[in-house]
Amino acid sequence: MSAFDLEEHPHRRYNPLSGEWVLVSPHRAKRPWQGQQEAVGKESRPPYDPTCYLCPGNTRVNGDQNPKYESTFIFQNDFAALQSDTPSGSFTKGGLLRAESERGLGKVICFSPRHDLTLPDMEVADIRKVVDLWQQEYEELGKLDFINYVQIFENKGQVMGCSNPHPHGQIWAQSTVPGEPAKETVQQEAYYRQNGRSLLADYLQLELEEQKRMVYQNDHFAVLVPFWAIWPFETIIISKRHFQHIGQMESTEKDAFADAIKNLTMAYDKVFNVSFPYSAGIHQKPTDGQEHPGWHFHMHFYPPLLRSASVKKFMVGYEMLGDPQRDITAEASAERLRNLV
Ligand code: H2U
Ligand code: ZN
Repeated sequence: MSAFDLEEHPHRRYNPLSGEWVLVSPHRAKRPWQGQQEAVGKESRPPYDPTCYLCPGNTRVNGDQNPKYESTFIFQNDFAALQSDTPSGSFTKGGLLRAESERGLGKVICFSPRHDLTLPDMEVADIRKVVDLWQQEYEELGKLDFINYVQIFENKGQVMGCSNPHPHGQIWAQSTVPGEPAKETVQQEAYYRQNGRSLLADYLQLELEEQKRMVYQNDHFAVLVPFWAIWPFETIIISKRHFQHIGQMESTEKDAFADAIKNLTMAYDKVFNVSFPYSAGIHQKPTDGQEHPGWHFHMHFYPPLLRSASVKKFMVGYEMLGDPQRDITAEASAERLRNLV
């Protein structure tokens, strides 16, 4: 038997941010593929669509009219999953049936008045305006007494269930810290207590030494395929400076963050020559009034595509019942993305 090789042998990789594991089967990436492999060009859209509920001046489903906005525009989600006036209460039976009421709110952010653009098509200066708005919203929503976590995210592309191609994202803010950031809170705080340093700062140091999972970097941010990535082209944007939340981001960092988003999403669009779908979102310090010194600002990108513009990774079978699994290694994906930046 040969020595264990990360590029050859099945193995499990640990995600120190979540405390979970992913099964990696690099030998399977070599098996023949007989599925479709069509090249789909980018669809063309008009810069203004009179039927779009996000375009400037148009009327939304609830009858409100959008202003003739010229950069970004934010409004309360007309069908928000969470509501601010939900009465507090709980339900329990036998300790096994449990429910708790949850307060919160939802907002929709138009990134641009242009119906035909996506983040990679936008100028860095215009993406910076989106970053400014994210910062402002995190601070304002975080101050509300019933908001303890602010989740900023973007769902892009029909395969991700995105309902409208007009470039936009969402914010869901709520009383409870939801599952994913809750896991990351536990892991980062434990690491910080033990080592006196940020988990992601130490992790980034290792990635900058190894280089093989790096995709892009500028003065303030690094983009890489995490060692423990689940999705084929999953990436993470990590701030080089250890800060807890977007409210602490300085002006030069906001420019650099916009630049990192621009370069990453442009590379994504080149992978299969298609507007690359993904769900992406910022993870940061809960707004629950605690210090959380171990929290380190970052943004996850989870794209579903695997082999072509239409062949996505299925999270089925063993993955639903056991653990997530991948064939193509994080190193191979990073190399591919790095060459497209
Ligand atoms: P997606 O990002 O998943 O496409 O969702 C868009 C959101 O826009 C969705 O949550 C909201 C939907 O509730 N929306 C409005 O708030 N007003 C409308 O007129 C249509 C859609
Ligand atoms: Zn539009």
